[in-house]
Amino acid sequence: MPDIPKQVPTAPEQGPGVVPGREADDGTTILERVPQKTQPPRLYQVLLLNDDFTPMEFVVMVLQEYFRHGLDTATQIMLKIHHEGRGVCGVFTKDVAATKVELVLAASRRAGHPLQCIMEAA
Ligand code: TYC
Repeated sequence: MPDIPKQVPTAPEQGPGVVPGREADDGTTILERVPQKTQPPRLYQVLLLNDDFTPMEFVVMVLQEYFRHGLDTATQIMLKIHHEGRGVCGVFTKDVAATKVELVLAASRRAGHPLQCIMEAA
């Protein structure tokens, strides 16, 4: 049987989750581990806004290609935007939401449509 190495507790290194604690007898400061309180990332809604010029088919294509909706859901979301003025395409972390907005705006401008795409904190 190979020897299993003993787990020896090691001193925490300085960094996140480690704070200076009490002083040891030799005058040195003991570093203590504390639980790290990381928050879940904030989420952002990406929305499309209605306009009078962008073809419905183009909006449905955007919802399928950039937000991975199926044809039925994409059509429902497009019609909601058409009737109510705006609608949520999806909810993402900040970087992903910002990239989606850029990609949708670039595709819309390339196709010559005025479609507006924005992000809002969820
Ligand atoms: N209102 C547009 C039309 O009648 C369709 C449309 C839907 C445009 C949703 C933009 O985000 C939009 N052609």
